[in-house]
Amino acid sequence: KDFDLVIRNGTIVTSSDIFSGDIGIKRGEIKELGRNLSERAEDVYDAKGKYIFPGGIDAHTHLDMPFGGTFSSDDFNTGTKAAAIGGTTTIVDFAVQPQGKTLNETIEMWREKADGNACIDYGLHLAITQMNDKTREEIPQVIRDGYSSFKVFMIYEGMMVDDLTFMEVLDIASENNGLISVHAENPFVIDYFTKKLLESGKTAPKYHEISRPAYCEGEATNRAISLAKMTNAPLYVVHCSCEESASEIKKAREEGFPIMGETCPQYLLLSRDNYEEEGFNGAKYVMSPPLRDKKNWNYLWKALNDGVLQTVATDHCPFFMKQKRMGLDDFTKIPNGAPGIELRMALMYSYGVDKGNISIEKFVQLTSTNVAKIFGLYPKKGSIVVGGDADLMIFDPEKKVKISKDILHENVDYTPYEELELKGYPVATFSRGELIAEDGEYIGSENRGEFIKRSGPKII
Ligand code: DUC
Ligand code: ZN
Ligand code: ZN
Ligand code: ZN
Repeated sequence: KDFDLVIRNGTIVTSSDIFSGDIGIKRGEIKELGRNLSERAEDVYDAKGKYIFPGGIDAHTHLDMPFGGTFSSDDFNTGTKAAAIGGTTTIVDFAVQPQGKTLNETIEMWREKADGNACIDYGLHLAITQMNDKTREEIPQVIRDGYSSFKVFMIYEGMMVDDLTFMEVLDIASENNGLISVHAENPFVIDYFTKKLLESGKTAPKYHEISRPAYCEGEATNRAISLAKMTNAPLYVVHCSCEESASEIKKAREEGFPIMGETCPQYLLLSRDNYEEEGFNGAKYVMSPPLRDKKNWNYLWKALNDGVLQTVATDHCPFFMKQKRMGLDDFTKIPNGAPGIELRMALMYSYGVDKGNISIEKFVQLTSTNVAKIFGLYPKKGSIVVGGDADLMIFDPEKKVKISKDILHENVDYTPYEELELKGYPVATFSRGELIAEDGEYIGSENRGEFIKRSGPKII
């Protein structure tokens, strides 16, 4: 037989086209796109009435991530299973360089967490926390080894770098065809407001947001972009939460600089009002950057539509409420982060495509194709093309779901999207031609995910 599997009768949607037809798959790759391929297949999956999208690529996850004396509660096994059920077939997680460790030691630590655990394919970004002769020497080597993107934190004790180090990372990584991403907030602003708040007894979760206003993100984004301009480096700004940061990207792009940006479903769908939830429940939404005023939603949708922002990732970084309670008397001790890895595709379809905020092709661009291009995975991943991996999400646009934590598989005891209504939900996920999730359950083989060496970025 020509194919191990044919997925027939679906409506195939890519970043630029919609057509109905069959997908012929052999040894995990797409071999043919056409009609009436079923007879030449060992196995047939009928996708009648369903959309077939390129599998989601989430380029911003924190699995098994040390933070504030604890660890994010999804590891590479539980987190990638939840991702798979939600239609995501590739993640790029952050390996954060511990103080005193080399980049190669950092890689070893994170590969130990991921290898033999992950159930979908994965890459790693390297978060550089210190610059020395060893780091300078390692950057070109790790890029050659497939770690082609880096992150710089402008905040967080133990992770943040100063502008000097940031510039050097930009300079060296870009010279070697690496891409630098940045978490942009100003740590001095946060310290200043935090001290004042705590001194006046303002310790509740909602003060997290008040301690780091939108200008704090806007200023840092402007500074990061300025450093990138001066070093002729491309830059990718992660998790833009507001107009103050996204407008800096817009301006730089209009000037012709290779600056790109990401937002996340939480900044499009949730707001600072969530911090008003009763008791300590506001802690569910303590993440950085924080949720903003609702008025930013429209700006961010428009930025996605206009190509100012190119991707939507999750920043998935879950903590159980018991972990969040470390900050019961002091919001600065609440571990930062929230879950989202399982719902990204469904949320972006329902609130993006179904509600008319984005086109269906734009949905594919934001959740898969653009991500693959920017992070050196394209065209193996991020599209539905002959020769590409058969990473596919089968999606029922009519399926109605009311979100509750009980239907999710993330290893955490809440979802920030509780009670939101969805129209459209993933019903099956294929990774390299293997059916790994169906109807809300992971059914793939264990630990089947493979590490992916990534090439340099395509600037879009
Ligand atoms: N922000 C979070 O909310 N969690 C982890 C890291 C980050 O930058
Ligand atoms: Zn961040
Ligand atoms: Zn993050
Ligand atoms: Zn289940």
